[in-house]
Formats: sequence, C-alpha cells, structure tokens
Amino acid sequence: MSRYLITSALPYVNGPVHIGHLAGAYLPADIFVRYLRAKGEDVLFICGSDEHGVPITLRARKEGITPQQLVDKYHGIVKKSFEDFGISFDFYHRTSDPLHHKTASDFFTTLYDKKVFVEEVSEQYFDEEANMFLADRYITGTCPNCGNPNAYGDQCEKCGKSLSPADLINPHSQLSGKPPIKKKTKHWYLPLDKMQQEWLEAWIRSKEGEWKSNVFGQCKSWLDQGLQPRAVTRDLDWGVKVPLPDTEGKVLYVWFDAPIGYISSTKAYFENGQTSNIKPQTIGWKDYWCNKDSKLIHFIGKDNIVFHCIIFPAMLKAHGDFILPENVPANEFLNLEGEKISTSRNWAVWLNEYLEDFPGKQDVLRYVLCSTFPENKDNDFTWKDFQTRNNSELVAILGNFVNRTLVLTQNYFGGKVPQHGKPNERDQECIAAIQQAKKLISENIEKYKFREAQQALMDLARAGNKYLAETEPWKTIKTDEAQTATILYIALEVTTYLALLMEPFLPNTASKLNRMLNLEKTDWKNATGQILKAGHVLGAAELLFEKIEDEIIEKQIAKLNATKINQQAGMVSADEPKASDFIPTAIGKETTFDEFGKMDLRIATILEAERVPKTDKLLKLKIDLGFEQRTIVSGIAHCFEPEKIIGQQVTIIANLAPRKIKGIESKGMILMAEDADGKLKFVMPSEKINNGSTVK
Ligand code: B3M
Ligand code: ZN
Repeated sequence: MSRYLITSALPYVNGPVHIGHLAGAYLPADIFVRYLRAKGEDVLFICGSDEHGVPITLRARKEGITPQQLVDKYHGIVKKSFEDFGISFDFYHRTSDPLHHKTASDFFTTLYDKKVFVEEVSEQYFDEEANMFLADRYITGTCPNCGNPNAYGDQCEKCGKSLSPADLINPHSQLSGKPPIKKKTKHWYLPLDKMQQEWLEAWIRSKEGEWKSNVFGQCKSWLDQGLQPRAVTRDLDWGVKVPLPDTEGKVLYVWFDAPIGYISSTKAYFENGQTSNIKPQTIGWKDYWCNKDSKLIHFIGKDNIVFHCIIFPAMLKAHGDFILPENVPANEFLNLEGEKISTSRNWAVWLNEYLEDFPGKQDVLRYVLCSTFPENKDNDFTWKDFQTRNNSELVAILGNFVNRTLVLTQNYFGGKVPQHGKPNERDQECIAAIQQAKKLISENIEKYKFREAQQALMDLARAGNKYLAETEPWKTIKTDEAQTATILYIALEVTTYLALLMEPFLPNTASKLNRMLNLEKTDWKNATGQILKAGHVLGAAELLFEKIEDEIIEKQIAKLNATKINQQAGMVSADEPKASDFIPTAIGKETTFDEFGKMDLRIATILEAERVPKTDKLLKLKIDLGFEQRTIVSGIAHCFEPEKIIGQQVTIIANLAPRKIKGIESKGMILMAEDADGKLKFVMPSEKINNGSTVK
C-alpha cells in the first residue's frame, strides 16, 4: 500500500468556481483520488480557499467591501459548490485561518533563520495620495512590447509578456490614477538562481518523461531562461504579516503563503479529528508531508506550473523537513463555446448555477468535462456537445445497456441473477472485455490520461450492447432458457463491473447502480473474476440517465448570449484577446512614404447601415465625414448586425476612386483589423474625435 497526499490548487475566492477550474484542477484530482481509495490506498485529498493576494483586494475594492468580507462570502459559495458537486476533499481549509497564518509565518522564520533569503532594498512604485506601495497589479501603463496602453505591472494580457512595473511606459496608479513615485523598500528574496545551480535544475530534469510533456516543457523553458531571485514579501496590508521586527505594512507574497496552505490544511484536518478515512497506523500530518514513502501530487491548471514545479519545491527543500512533489499533472485551459473563459466578462458556466439549473445531474457534467479535459492542449466546452454526450453516450450507450440487462432479467428470471452455463466463445469474448476495461482504466488513470480511462469505461458498455445485440436473449428465451441465463448472467457481470469501474468518474451513478443491483460497493482489488452469485435478488430498475431536450440547452445558450449582448453594450469589461492563439501574416512588400502619403485617411461616423439584398457579406453604410455624408459598401455583414454599428466611429480611405458594387456607388473604404478567428474589428480612434479628422 502506498501513501498519497493529493492536492488541488487552492482557488482564489474572488468569485465562484467555473467549469474551467473544474476541468483543470478539481475533477481530475477527484477521479484520481476516488480511484486510489477504491484500490484501498492510504490517500488524503486536501484543498482550501486562497484568500490573500491582490486579486482579492482588487475585487473587494470593486464590490465596495473589505477583503475579509469578500473572502467570507466566496469561501462559503465555493466550499458548498464543491461539496454539492461531489469533489471529495478530505479537508477544505482557508488561508485566512490563524492556523494557516502561523504555519506560513513559521515557515518563513525557518528559512530566515537558515539564512536562505537574500535581503534587498530597492525602489518601488508608491502612490503618495493613497499612501501605499503599489502591488504590480495596481499599476498600469503602456506595454513596451506591443503598445497596449492597459498593461499591468506584472504582465501584458494582450501580448502575454511578463513585465515588471519598471518596464511600463507612463505608469499610473490604479488607486489614484496618478503617476506613482519611486520609494525605497526592503524585501526578502528566494535565490532561485543559486538553487538552480545547486540542485533544482538537476531535480527537474530528472522528471523528463515522468511529468506530462506540457508540464515538463514549461519548466524547461524557465530553466533555459535562467531563474531569477524572487521576492517573497510585498508591501501590502492584506496577507500573512512578515514575522520580523520593523516590517509594518509588509506581508508574505501570496504565492509564498498559498502553497503552504496545503500544509496547514493537512494540519487542520488532523486537528479537527476528521480522520475517518485515514489508515489506523497514521498518526498525523507529518506522515504525509515529511515521510519519504509518501507521494505528494499537485493537480493544477497550466498557469500555476512554475509555482508548483519550481518555487514551492525550492521552498520545501530550503526548509528541509518536507518531501518534494512526485508529480504535478497540470491541465491546459478549457474554453467555452470557442472563447476563453473569463470571470470579468462573465463568460463561464458557473458551478453553483449549473447545480441549480441541473439538479441531480452532477455526473453528466463530470462525464462531459472528463471527455473534454484539456490534458495536453486547450479544449472547448459547448452546450451542444454537452447535450450530445448525454443523449448519445450516457443515455444511449451506458444507460441503455444497463436498462436492457436489468429489465430482461426481471422479465425472464423474476429479477434474480440466473445460473450460468458453460460460456461459449462469444461469451468468453464479452467476459474478457471486462478485465480488459479494468486494466485499461487503471493504467490510464495512473498515467493521468483520464479521457482515455473514461473512454475505456464506455467501451465496456459498448461491448455489452454489442453482446446483447448479437446474442439476442429476447429470441433465445423462446428456445433455450439455459443459453439465455448465461447471456444475462454475463450481461449482469458487465453491469456489476460497470458500477465498480465508473465510481471514480460517475460516483452518483455508481451508487444508484449498486442500489439497482442490490450490492454493496464492490472491492476493486478483489474484483478479478466472477462477482455475482446465482439467486442474488436484484433491486428495482430505474433509468440511469435521462435525455436532455433542446429547450434546456437553448436556455443555457441564451444565457451566454445575454452575457455577450451586455458586453457589447459595455456593461461587462472585456478581456484582451489571447495573444497566443494568433498567428500573424507576413509583412507585405516594402512601400515608400510617398506611396503612403497619397492615401487620405479620415475619421467618420456611421449614420445608417443596412444589408445589401441577396448578399451575405455586404452592408450599405451612410457615413458622416463632418463636411459631407457619403455611401460606402463594405464587406462586413458577417461580423456585425447593421443596427448595432450605428454611431460607431471608423477610419476610412477617403480618396479611393469610387466603385459600383451591386449597383450601388461606394465612395471610399472602411479600414478593418482581422482577428485570429477571422472576425473583423473597426480601426478607430482611442477617443471620440471630430468627424473628418485626418489619420497619419
Ligand atoms: N490561487 C491561483 C489560481 O486560483 C492560486 C492557486 C494557489 S495554489 C497554492 O489559479
Ligand atoms: Zn504587450
């Protein structure tokens, strides 16, 4: 028996949890943990709310409440939705808890006493009006890389470049809106550069082939760039206080304290005495954290890789008492209907809302998400796919097989497991499929290939359906009862194994099916052969899954569309598009200043817009140049609703020779930018200016 400590990323509680979170860090971990428990391993599954950091303080400001009020609100919502969804944490803690503060504070002190840190005084941005140092996220300015005027002090979300506040052009404070001044401040740094040389690089490189390639690849690229010392303290008043004299107004960096949250959550579990799942020989949290026989595995999303594969291991090693992670099976991102999930844009399927809209359908979402886990690359969730997977897979394959088996047994054998005869070749083939599925599921889960594992489960149900279709017990019953008994016995065995094997993926359905079979949970380890005994009385058959109708799906799609409309109306802030999806076209042939100078570019406003009949792409626009109005025909109808662009300022080439398009004289051309997905966007001034203004 092995001992496992499994963690899922501590979610920032600046909002509820959405399907992207589930698909990244929670559901894969839950499947893994349920599998280990089924096998009888000693496993502890730990999580909690990440309640510090700037995302929390920013959101609290936005909602006009204190950070503590904000985390209290969302900690409750998040914790409950995990419970209702069936993520089976042994313990869910929170980092604002005093036990966590003490644990993180002691951890820092140990490193400080061991002289691990490098102390450095540097100049940092300070807002004189708000009288505070500005965290990276509180400073915005122009990105030196791409010119985005709204880049943050830690990253430009447009081009993806990581930045430091000093890189920004024209920085200004998010608090007062004023340019910040520079002021001296002291901080403590983890010397990752030194650690890279001493052991960290060799340790990470030894994981090649063992860690998922997306995870190893990211680590390798960090190492190749050369690690830099990282400050582990911040000038901020929300967080774990720096436990040193004269450090008023300084807290531990959230990424220093948050992973220590895994340790404090484990401690809290034992302090709360909720040790029912723990093997009797276990005495306390140290068995999981300090014993080299324990395996520490972090489930996270890809944006957290560096923290779990580099920084936290560096902290653990420097401390000296702890084991290092065995594996960090990070997933990539899940998109929604082809677009990046975004909390600020409200582009998400929120778990708490799903649970309200689809009561009792936890397993459907589990199934669909597992089928679309972004295991190696980003993947997409769509409501149509959700419906199809429910109706054509859960209902039509799994539900159908189980239902046919149980109903036929009811009808022919009064709901009792029949006595089987000697299996023929076809029967043997079906029996072999059972152990084959069990083997495939185990192997794939152990390799963190959950999609393939769940696929193997469905393949067993498919094999069962095929077996019934080929052996036709509804025909043999008329001629050969013994043969029919064997067929249904085998189909019932398949069903029993399905109940066992589906538990990690579909735990609620597994319980329901066990009830229908009138069986206790089957033991995974001993399930190596025949389980059912002839004469065993089955429970009442119910439907395992029900069809989801179009109107239910349309409602969800309408909900998302409403978000889009609000966004277009400027009611929700838009995120920047993701730069990494975009492949730019090559730069065109060189031109001269003279050539360019011949073009007269002007700003104009769209006054009227209507579709050109019998065309897909053309809009007839009336535009106002200030000194004149004119008509332009533009091929943009596939990207804009005519009534929505009235009043829009645009840039036009004003001196282009007129052309007749579909019989309409078009005078000029509207400049458009094309996005990665082929969608067109207007090129327009950053603020409204006079129509007729020139563009140079
Ligand atoms: N709260 C980031 C996130 O929610 C962060 C994870 C902490 S894990 C120690 O993505
Ligand atoms: Zn940029």
